Amino acid sequence: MRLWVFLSLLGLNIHLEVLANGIANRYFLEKQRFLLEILHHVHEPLMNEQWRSLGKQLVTDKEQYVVYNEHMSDFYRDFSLGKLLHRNVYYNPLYADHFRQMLGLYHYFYNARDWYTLWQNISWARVHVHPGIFVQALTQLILKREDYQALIMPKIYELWPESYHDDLTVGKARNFNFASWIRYENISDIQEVRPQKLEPLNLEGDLRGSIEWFQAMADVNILRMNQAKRRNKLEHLLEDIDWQSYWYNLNMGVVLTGEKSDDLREWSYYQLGQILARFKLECYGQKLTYKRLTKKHYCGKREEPAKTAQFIVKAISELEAKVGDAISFRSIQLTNGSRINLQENNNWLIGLQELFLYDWTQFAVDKSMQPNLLLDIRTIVRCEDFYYYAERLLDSYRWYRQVFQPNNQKAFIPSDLRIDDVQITPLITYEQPVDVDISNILPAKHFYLAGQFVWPLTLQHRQFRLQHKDFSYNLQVTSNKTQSTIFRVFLTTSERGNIQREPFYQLDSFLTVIYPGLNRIARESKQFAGLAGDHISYTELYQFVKLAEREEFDFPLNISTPNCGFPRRLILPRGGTANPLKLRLLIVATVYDFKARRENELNCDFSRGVSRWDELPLGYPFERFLEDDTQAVEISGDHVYWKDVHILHESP
Ligand SMILES: *[C@@H]1O[C@H](CO)[C@@H](O)[C@H](O)[C@H]1NC(C)=O
Ligand SMILES: *[C@@H]1O[C@H](CO)[C@@H](O)[C@H](O)[C@H]1NC(C)=O
Ligand SMILES: *[C@@H]1O[C@H](CO)[C@@H](O)[C@H](O)[C@H]1NC(C)=O
Ligand SMILES: *[C@@H]1O[C@H](CO)[C@@H](O)[C@H](O)[C@H]1NC(C)=O
Ligand SMILES: CC(=O)N[C@H]1CO[C@H](CO)[C@@H](O)[C@@H]1O
Repeated sequence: MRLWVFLSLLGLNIHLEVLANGIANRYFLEKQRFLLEILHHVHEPLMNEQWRSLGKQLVTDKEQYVVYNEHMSDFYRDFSLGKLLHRNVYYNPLYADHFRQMLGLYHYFYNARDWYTLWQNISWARVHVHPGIFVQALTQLILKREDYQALIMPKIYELWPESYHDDLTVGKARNFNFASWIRYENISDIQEVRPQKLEPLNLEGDLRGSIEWFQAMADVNILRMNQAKRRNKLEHLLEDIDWQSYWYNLNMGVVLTGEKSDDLREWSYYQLGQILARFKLECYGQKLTYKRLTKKHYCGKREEPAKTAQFIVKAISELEAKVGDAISFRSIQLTNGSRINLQENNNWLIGLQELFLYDWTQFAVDKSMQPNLLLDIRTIVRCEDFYYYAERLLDSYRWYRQVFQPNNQKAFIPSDLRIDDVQITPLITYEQPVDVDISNILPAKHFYLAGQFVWPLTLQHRQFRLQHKDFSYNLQVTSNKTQSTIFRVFLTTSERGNIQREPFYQLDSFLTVIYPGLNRIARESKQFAGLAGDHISYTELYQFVKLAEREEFDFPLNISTPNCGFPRRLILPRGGTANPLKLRLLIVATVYDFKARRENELNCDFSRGVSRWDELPLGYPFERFLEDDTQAVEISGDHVYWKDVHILHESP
């Protein structure tokens, strides 16, 4: 028995905080390696003998759990009755019974008193529980339990590559045979990368291309497959794996967070507004309809099942009717039967709570709904109809807020301040080659040598993704007094029509002090908050952990990127090639009320709410419909500036 296992059996608490100078110690490394190994080929039965035997001993001793609640006993009952979801059935957390099992398993994980119990329980679950339930419960554990938050989960698209890559790629990877490939290398479209190299070279943490990287990857064959050409005008956004995983992570983070629900609702609708605005900017750039989306009955490359569409449209229509009633009668009937006046006190907030759900798991569907991309939170944003539904939902939300939200925001309009000018460096987008780790599709047998787990090869899918060059802008602001000010910068179309139908995507926001006279404020795109860069792949992560376990590498704990950050490279829509894409920036200054709060939502941790600059609603001033269009005081006057900008797309 390893020393630390022994120590934790004795009840000595070994926390992950036992970390010197941001470098992982061996307790951390062992946990991290276990996590990566147990998730390896998670869609297939576990072959790893070490973890199989560990999972055989069941810890049913209630003493080993901090609390033993009904979710756990329900789960245990299902297990004893042989009613756990079979691994060949499609797992859909929107089915009530599937979700209940996930919840039960999560509570087992969450309440495990020490790592050793948890370790066994995870191994047990890997063997006995549906992989979909397993991954989701484990993801929730890592997100929600503070002492395990430092552990790094592989990205969702590395765990289930099948859901993110075209069928041809998946088929070839699945049938790949290393031995015969070595013999007939030339006739295959899978090539070995020599000398070893992965794109892009610049990742957060700068590990790729370092001496340690070559050390870590020394014994790994890097194989590469090219992606088929994309055809649809929006695929470069909708099929983007980071676009999809961002939305998945955000929704996973929101689930099972009981507290701060008002904050979370506001944040969730703000994020929905952002993803919709960003989508619309892409449509605008591609000269597609964007002002009012229409239903496409189309999802990825597939037809959206009629039954799902009917179900969602019905739910949205019901919501619209309720919101319409609330607005005409200025009151709402609560679920407990009593009616409240929405204009009294803060009752409009109760109405908001009653009407606008934000936790997707509350959107339960019945079993007649067949599995499809739109009902799968991993892939939902790939469906064009998602944006159509999002728009209808947001229209109701913004309309409700326009009517009921107290109008005290004018106090935030600064006096004695004028934005005089904005200068911006060229905005350039381009296609960047990237390698995506799809090793989890390779036949599992390639990863076992005489029963021992090994990782001798990696398969990378070469894709081309949207990227932009770094840019910066300068504001010139004059003021007659010293004042702390918040600036928000939005990207929108160059259409000057009805502002309610135009997308406003918030690019940047920051706090600064303005002094009497002329102020010049410089901002770099690299500084924009809420964004995330690139992460090392599953294979590399594993090799680095092994290298660190051999004490040949100090494993830094700050190399992972925040899962709930929006992909930094996707903030600009793809530019025009012949003629640049014409857009506008809108810059809005507001008075700072000294209420800034920094929370941890970027890491999908919502336990203490979300970050904000001030008491203005997130997304201000577009969290509601502005009444008088461009004349609205929020977006006209000296504290506001409109700037024409161009985006150019550089072809290789
Ligand atoms: C592939 O074909 C080329 C040219 O026919 C040959 O030089 C090379 O050795 C072949 N490589 C392998 C791995 O068979
Ligand atoms: C991680 O920490 C190290 C040292 O503590 C620092 O040099 C490095 O810049 C940090 N990397 C990131 C990505 O924050
Ligand atoms: C219904 O709920 C509201 C708000 O929670 C509460 O104020 C009210 O007293 C409840 N009414 C009944 C009849 O329980
Ligand atoms: C500053 O005060 C002067 C004199 O009252 C006025 O003309 C000017 O417009 C003010 N500047 C700003 C930025 O408000
Ligand atoms: C290994 C282990 O602790 N397994 C427990 C995890 O949860 C299941 C579900 O009830 C229990 O049966 C196991 O005892």
